[in-house]
Order: sequence, then structure tokens, then C-alpha cells
Amino acid sequence: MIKFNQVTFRIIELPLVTPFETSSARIDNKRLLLLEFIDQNGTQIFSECVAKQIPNYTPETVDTAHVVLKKHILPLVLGQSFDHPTHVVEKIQAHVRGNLMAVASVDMAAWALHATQLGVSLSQAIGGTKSAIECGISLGIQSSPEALASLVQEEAALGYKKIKCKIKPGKDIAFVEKVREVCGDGIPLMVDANNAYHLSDIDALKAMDTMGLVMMEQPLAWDDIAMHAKLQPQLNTPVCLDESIFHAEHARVAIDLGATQIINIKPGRVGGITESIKIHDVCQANNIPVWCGGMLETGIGRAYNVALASKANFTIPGDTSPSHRYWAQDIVTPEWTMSNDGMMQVPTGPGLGVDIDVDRIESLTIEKETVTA
Ligand code: OSB
Ligand code: MG
Repeated sequence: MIKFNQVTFRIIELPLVTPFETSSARIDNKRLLLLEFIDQNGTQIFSECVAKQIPNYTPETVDTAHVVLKKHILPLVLGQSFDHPTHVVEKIQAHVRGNLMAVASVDMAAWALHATQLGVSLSQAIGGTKSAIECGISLGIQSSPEALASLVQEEAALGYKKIKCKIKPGKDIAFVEKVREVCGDGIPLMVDANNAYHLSDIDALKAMDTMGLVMMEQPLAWDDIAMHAKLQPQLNTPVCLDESIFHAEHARVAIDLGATQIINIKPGRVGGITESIKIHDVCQANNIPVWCGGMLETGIGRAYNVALASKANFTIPGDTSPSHRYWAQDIVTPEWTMSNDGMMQVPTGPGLGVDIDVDRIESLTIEKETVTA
């Protein structure tokens, strides 16, 4: 039985070890929302909301998520009993449209509690089958093609099984070309545009189409499927949708229209684990491979991503990189690590399978608020 009686919101601030630049912003210090739930038996469950400080990826932010959770989502959940985690999100979505990052942070906590109560790992509770997952890395936009190429070389040597480079118009063709020149054709390489292009930029996209990329992620608008359906037939490189897949129906439509050949599932973006499993299943039934993207999560958000990525149709390495790639010190123990052949172990202990460093979280907290049923 899932029954949360109390939630503590915490806004924490954590500096990234290296600043991360995408087509629309640069981030060096992460400010994020953590939720600490207490259930009817006193079990403590942490989840992470992946909303950013600014609405440049999707419309949500740390602040909107905080308000919507407090005023509209938690009143539907606190003090209520649910037989299964899927019922929590069903109830929320009967009353709340969108705000999927806020919704996800509750859905995920419900799944973690469920797994804890069953005494199994989150991976096992959601039907995960892998004991280790393949790691990839997402590299922000660098100052020059040479800087990117040497970074790719360095990271590839650490064992990452897929390397993703952020691009934007003007920081694209020459950058990827240089990487190929320096690193050769052996590295599984992809680009992520975070919707920096338009259909009229077809020449630039076609120039990158000949560079042996394993995919091009979200070239066009953040909420678009139709224009991607016009783009994909003009390219040999598979288009991968990230931002514009809000839920399983979007995945179905995008596949039907031929808009995408690969989908990046981020549980924090699509409303949680429940919806992620639905998207995974739709893709699997249509022979569309998926991978688990990241949102520069702390070790808490990563625990949910790793469990999800242990499901069978996650056949492409994700953005699930080890803790040290993001943080000088993570907020979980043990920290997330990667072997030198690019693998990360899926925890086997009950629930998230990592210990939460509550003292450290307390010391990073800049705002804290408790709400009870
Ligand atoms: O588009 O995949 C993205 C980070 C923040 C917001 C959007 C994206 C990303 C990443 C980083 O690519 C992935 C990671 O290492 O967590
Ligand atoms: Mg992306």
C-alpha cells in the first residue's frame, strides 16, 4: 500500500565539475528540487525533479514544479492510499495536464516505495533484466572543433560506449568533421541539437548526414513531431526524438508518421517510470530501440534512470554517466561508477539500492519546506 503522509521540498545547489553548454544556455551551478517523502510507516523515500532553473529545454522550471506540486499535485496524493504506483499517476493525471517533470517526481517516489515494500530492487520491480548497463556521455558545446575532438578522444579512452556532442548552427559541421578526423570512424558518435534547427537548415543537416552518426537528436522544434516526419525521409541518419515525446501516444504517432527511428526516454521528462515503461513497450512492439537520457541528475535521479535502463529494449547506451563526471562529491553512496569497459552495475539492494547522504543534502539545502497530509 502506498500512502505518503509528508513531503519535504528541498532546493539544493551543487556545482558541476565542468560547465555544460547546450544550443540555448550554459550551466555551471545546478539548482534543483529534491523531494523527501515519508510514508505511513515512516519509510523515507527521495526523488529528484529534473526541471531546470530556466525553461529552455521544456516549459517547466524548478519554481513552476515547486508551485504545481504544492498546490495541485500533492493534495491529490498526501494521506491517500494507493494499491499500486500506477494508480498514483492515474489519479494525478485525471486533474493535472502537462507539468510532467513535477508529476514524475511523485510517480518515481511511488515506485521506489513499492520496490522497497516488496524488498526488491527498483530494477526488478519494473521488470528490468540487465545486471549492468552501457554508459554513454553527453558533451557540451566546446570552444573549437579541436577542443571537442581532444575531449572526445579523452572520454572515449575512458570506455564510454557512445559519445554525444551538443551542436548548434555554426558549431556543427566543422566540429563533427574534426572529431572524425582525429578519432576515426570507430567511435559511436551522435549529435544533439536541442531544437536549434529548422527544416530550412536542411543543407547543414545533410552535411552531417554523411558523417556516420548513430543518430541526430531533436534537430527541430521542442514540441514538434510533424516537421520531423518531413525531415527523416531526407536523411539516412536516424532521427532520435527527446523533448517532443511527452508520452506513449506521442511515441506511437511519431513512429507511425516516420518522424523518428530511435527514442530517448527520460523518466523525469515524461511523467515518471509508469509512462516510461509504456513508451518502452510501444517502441519495443515497433522495433524502435530506446535509450535513457539524462538531465545532469544527482545520484538520486540517476538511480531511477539506471533502473529504467535495465529494461530489455534499452539497447543503445544512454547518458547515464558516473557521478564523478558531474560532481566533485555525489549525494549518494556508493557513488555511481563506470568500469573501464563502459559498464555501470545495476544495484540489487531493495528500492533505489544506494544510500542517500542526508547530512550532505542538508548542508547543500538553500530552501526547505515541509507539507503534511
Ligand atoms: O537534451 O539530453 C538533453 C542535459 C540537460 C537537459 C537536456 C539534455 C541534457 C544532456 C545531458 O544531454 C545528459 C546527462 O549527462 O545527464
Ligand atoms: Mg536531448
